Amino acid sequence: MKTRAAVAFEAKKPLEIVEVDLEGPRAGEVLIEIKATGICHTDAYTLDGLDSEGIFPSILGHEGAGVVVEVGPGVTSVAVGDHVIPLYTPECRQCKSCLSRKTNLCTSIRATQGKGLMPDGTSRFSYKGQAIAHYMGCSTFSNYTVLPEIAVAKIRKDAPFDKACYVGCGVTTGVGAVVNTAKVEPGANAVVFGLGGIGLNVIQGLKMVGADMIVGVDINPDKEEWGRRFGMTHFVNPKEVSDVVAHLVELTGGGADYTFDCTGNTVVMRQALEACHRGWGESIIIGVAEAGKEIATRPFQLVTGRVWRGSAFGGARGRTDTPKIVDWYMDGKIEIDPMITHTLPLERINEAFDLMHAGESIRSVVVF
Ligand code: NAD
Ligand code: AHE
Ligand code: ZN
Repeated sequence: MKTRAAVAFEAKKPLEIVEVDLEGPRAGEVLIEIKATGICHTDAYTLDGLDSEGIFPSILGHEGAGVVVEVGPGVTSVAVGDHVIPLYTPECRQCKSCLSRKTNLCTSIRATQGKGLMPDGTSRFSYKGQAIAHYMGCSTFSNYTVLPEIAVAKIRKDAPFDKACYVGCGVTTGVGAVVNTAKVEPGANAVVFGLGGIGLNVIQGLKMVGADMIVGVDINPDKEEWGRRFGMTHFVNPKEVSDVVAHLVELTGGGADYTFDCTGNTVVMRQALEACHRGWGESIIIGVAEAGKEIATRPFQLVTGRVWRGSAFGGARGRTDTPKIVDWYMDGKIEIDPMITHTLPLERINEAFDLMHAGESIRSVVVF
């Protein structure tokens, strides 16, 4: 079939809206009509050529919601008409990682996914006879896409697509980092670095679990109002203090119980670790750093009890947890609507990247 898609032909170039060819689902796969997709900073990072796994040409996008329109042979867990969220972290429930119960990082199809291919080692997308790579196993910047059934979460039908799509990455990543990765307890104090589409969801997760002090840190002063809107109690602009770590340690009475990096900046990651309380403070790295960047600190920081942890997709088990997060939204436990600052047609998708780089959006969503 033909489908409209925004194709990343080259790094650092705008996406081009073209009609691509899409092969139907093979065994264990499903064809999905994407109804809406968010634009996450990770898409921008890959488009900007900063991802060591970046492949061009490819169809980016990993924060979508849509409807199953066809199923391949052997598919049992979803049916035509089901509303679904594509999962860049699948959940096969059979691999060593899934069975360990220690991680959400299902490994069953990670190798081919990282090469921009379906699990059988081929691409379903092509343009003028040339293969186009899939992205993060999702490629939600296409009106139709094919995914393995283990990489789709079935969600309730009354959830609006243009909001539910955000659960496909940003909401789950932020709220999940608090609930699943850090397991923040009521009364804890926390510092969140970077108040964008992820950081604000960390903040609303902290508020939901009853954190006491919720400090937001951002170099963009406009983010103060945004942070306070979702539960932030204190704001720090690093440009306005001489030593941000010392300032945060003093503000939190000796260091934070939990800190979260939502910037992807390795200098900030160090600050986040060092703003933790001696003896127990835990710093969760969520931000994705540019290829080649490394983190550093004095080992003494770890010897004296601070902990560095990472969180991918908020530690959420995609097929199990994502529908529950959609329920939390529908039941009013978490907010999504105010964070969707811009809704655009596919033809204007490049504006969404411009808005993100200018710090003018929280989340832009493309509706098909
Ligand atoms: P965003 O662009 O919406 O937000 C980033 C925020 O960080 C902005 O408000 C910006 O002003 C702020 N910032 C930038 N430099 C800063 C600094 N030096 N100090 C303080 N604040 C600073 O991006 P997003 O969509 O929220 O994504 C944030 C990061 O999370 C990205 O690196 C993205 O790739 C990553 N991410 C990771 C996962 C995961 O599963 N681990 C999932 C989604 C996104
Ligand atoms: N491809 C990059 C790593 C990118 C990365 O860390 N991705 C996060 C999700 S970001 C969503 O916006 C993730 O889940 N990683 C786990 C995984 O298996 O990719 C690189 O450095 O090569
Ligand atoms: Zn993302």
